[in-house]
Amino acid sequence: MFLGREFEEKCAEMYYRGKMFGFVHLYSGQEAVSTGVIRLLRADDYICSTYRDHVHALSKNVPAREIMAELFGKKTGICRGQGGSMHMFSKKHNLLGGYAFIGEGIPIGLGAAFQVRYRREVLHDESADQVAVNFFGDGTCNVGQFYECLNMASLYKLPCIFVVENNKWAIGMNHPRATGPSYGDDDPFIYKKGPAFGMPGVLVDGMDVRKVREVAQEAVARARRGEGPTLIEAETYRFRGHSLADPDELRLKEEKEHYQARDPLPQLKKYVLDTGILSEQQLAELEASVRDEVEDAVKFADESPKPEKGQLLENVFADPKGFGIAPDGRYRYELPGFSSGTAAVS
Ligand SMILES: Cc1ncc(C[n+]2csc(CCOP(=O)(O)OP(=O)(O)O)c2C)c(N)n1
Ligand SMILES: [Mg+2]
Repeated sequence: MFLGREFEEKCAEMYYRGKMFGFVHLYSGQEAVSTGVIRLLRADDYICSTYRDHVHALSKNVPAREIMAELFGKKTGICRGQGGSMHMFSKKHNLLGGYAFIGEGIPIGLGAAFQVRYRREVLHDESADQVAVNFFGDGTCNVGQFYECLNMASLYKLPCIFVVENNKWAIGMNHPRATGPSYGDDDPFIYKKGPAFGMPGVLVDGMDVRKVREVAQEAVARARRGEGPTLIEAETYRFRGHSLADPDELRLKEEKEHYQARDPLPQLKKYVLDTGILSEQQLAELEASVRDEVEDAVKFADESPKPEKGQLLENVFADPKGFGIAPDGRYRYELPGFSSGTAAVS
């Protein structure tokens, strides 16, 4: 959790120093959700994220260096500098991507869960007991894919966990203004949609990592036992604007202060000290090592080379050989008649 917070705060600094381009959405405040769920998973379990994806990637053990280099647009980045902030992807870590279009990741995570069940039931592969976890926000629960995927996950009893990070806002749209109230309530509760699709729906304090972990443990065990999906709604809050380009003027000071007081990090710090899991000194050492890791990531990203111009069209168009190579082995932009990309790479 501390690595996630330090990493994101460093991103803000680097963004305003002009080291990163495009939109950058930070996760600060929501760390208990990523840590509470992903740190429980095995390396071969799958996760699928959104554009707020840096910390999910860190929790899934993608090295901080490779994420920072990706954010700097460098060749050493996790997607060779071609994805940027919103598109973290790592086959090695079973991180199925960050997605800029809201809801686009949900069917992808569902597909991962489907192939696990298919391998187990149809191909009789006993080792196929992985789970797939989909993360997305409250605003995304008003998108069709969410409902389609709940239905299919339930129908096929897929080992899929839907984690809604309800931070109350979808850019400048407050959750109850965009979602109708639950039956019998004045407020909309996303978790109540689970039972309507035949799966458990659980509401959890997303600012408390131990509570998130407990709920996630149950959902993961259920999925691994082949009992199907779970919908988890984690109540959380982002401490910064929607993206680093958002002046964050819509949310009330009182609301921000309310959630700031529930910051998951001091809570966990108090717990580990009170219970003697770590001493003050061990905690200080741990924090220092995390800060060093983030500084090292920035240095690595800064010193890494930019991708060559020729990489620009690689992995952009599907073709028989992959990697942007035309059937005769030449790059597409070298082919006669290809004009639209020539200016960009010349
Ligand atoms: C299909 C689609 N429609 C609209 C948008 C514009 N958009 C970007 S972020 C966002 C809000 C999403 O809010 P939420 O799901 O609560 O996630 P959060 O940003 O709070 O993490 C919207 C509508 C988009 N990216 N994709
Ligand atoms: Mg939201």
